[in-house]
Amino acid sequence: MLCKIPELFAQDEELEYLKEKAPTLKSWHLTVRQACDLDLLLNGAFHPLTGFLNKDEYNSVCENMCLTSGELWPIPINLDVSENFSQIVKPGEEIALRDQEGVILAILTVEDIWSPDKPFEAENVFGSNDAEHPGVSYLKQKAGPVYVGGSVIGVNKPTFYDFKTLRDTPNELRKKFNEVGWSRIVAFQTRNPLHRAHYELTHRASEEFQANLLIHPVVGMTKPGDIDHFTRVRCYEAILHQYPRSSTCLSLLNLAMRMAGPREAILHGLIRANYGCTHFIIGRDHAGPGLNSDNKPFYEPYKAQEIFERYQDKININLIKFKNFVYVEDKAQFEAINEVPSGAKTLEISGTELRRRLNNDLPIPEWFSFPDVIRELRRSRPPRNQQGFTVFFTGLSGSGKSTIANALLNMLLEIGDRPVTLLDGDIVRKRLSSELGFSKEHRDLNIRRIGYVAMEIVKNGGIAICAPIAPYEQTRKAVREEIQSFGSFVEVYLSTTLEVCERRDRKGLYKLARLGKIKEFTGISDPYEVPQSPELEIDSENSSVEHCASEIMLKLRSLGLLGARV
Ligand code: PPS
Repeated sequence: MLCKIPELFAQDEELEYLKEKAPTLKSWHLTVRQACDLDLLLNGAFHPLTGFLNKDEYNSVCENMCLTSGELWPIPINLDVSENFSQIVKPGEEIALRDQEGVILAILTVEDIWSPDKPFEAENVFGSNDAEHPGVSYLKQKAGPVYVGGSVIGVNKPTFYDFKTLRDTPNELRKKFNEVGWSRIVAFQTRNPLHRAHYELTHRASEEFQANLLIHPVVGMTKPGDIDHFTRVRCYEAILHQYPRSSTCLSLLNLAMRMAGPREAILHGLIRANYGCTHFIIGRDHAGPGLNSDNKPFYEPYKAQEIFERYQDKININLIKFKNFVYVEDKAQFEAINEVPSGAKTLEISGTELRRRLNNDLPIPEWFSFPDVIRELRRSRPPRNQQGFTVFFTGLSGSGKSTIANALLNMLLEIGDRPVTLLDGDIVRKRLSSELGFSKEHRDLNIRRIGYVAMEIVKNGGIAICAPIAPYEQTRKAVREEIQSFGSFVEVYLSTTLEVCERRDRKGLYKLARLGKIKEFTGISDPYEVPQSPELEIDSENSSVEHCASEIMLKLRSLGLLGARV
């Protein structure tokens, strides 16, 4: 019989009192990741944590992988805030934690406010400071510069409108397990659709250990570029009937993954133990972040299993180790790679290969996946020539961005298979960013706004042509990353020299800039960072507008973004 796990919600009179008080407190609006973390803190999935880590706990977790009490905890759960916010709160104070819509979810009592040493955290938690690691990149580029630690008490449960019936708190799942009499439960963590190899592996784990199976996919935050959770959950539902009904359960976990490999495997195990599971499957490269900047894996393939075993006595769940599963053609079945008879022909389709086939509308063999899963994937990811994409021009004023972008707009409209929008620098500055100037801060804000609109267009299957100066590499990169989750990003660098742009001076701005009448003018009194790896570089000095635009059309065609016959 599974007992209840402690939750952090206020009850009865205390709840009434806190609800009265909360609106009078200073507020912090949670980021998407913090909202996931808070959800798991409040519902007990992160038990024994009682709040966002304070400074001592943070240091202890980073350095020794345990809380100050000595309990195992592998990954710091922090409330990162802006410099400004950190200056208006003080230890001892209570603050209201609100979701993106402003609903008050919890009250945090501040214990510590400190500026973390991010390289130290990255090295300890991720074993790396390489920005190719999504966890490191989040830490350094997205997480706020100051941490606020302290205990939390919940006043409102977070609301979800999608897949409501599939979302369970640890206590809800424990109750369900008790009701159906499950005492041995093996949990399977995933951030991908389930294909046949996963099916075989989970099926085998459940049979070998005589345990019921919990398919427990993460629907909070996963690795940037992953298939969105709406599609994935439809895929899981599509194949649930393949499993024995009485011994299989699907439930969604609102975890924000850090892709921290071995340390994250431990976190996943602790969470599943809180959900009442008795066994946990760890395969190859668990919670792996991909390749580092030297094209090498961040962690050894079975490191997560190794570390899990080392701490096994502190994790209240049994490890089930699996090697990679491959399809053995002669036997027409999947086998763990170490059990494949020597010389036997094995087949595998990597994630990259699967995406290529989906993008190009190519067949996906039945040995690899279930037709129902492939149908769902194709539905949400049409072939590349039907997806939205962005053409992002960057270059000095007068380099030809607007003129070439306009030619490109008309060429794409002539094809007419997708809606096309031009977000020209000058027009955006009138319609979207009229209050902004040309400081670095304002330029970045301007580009992020353009990126946001382009992302929405791409998300909905349209073509966005952006034509700002966009002088900063970091900002262009951030916009690229955001858009690439939904479609291609084609950066076109107009490398027309300053000399030529100044000679053209169609708007007379260079003259005024040289006279000092316009300040912070790109190329004259403000920087322009040359793109590191644009998809296309064009110098418009000796080429016609038509030629430049048709070069871009050729590029788009070669990237598979235009249909073969248009
Ligand atoms: S940025 O840096 O990307 O936000 O700039 P952007 O929005 O593309 O700039 C749009 C136009 O503003 C005019 N302009 C200036 N450009 C650069 N520096 C300064 N200080 C400046 N002041 C005004 C300029 O005409 C830009 O348009 P283009 O089409 O590039 O000539």
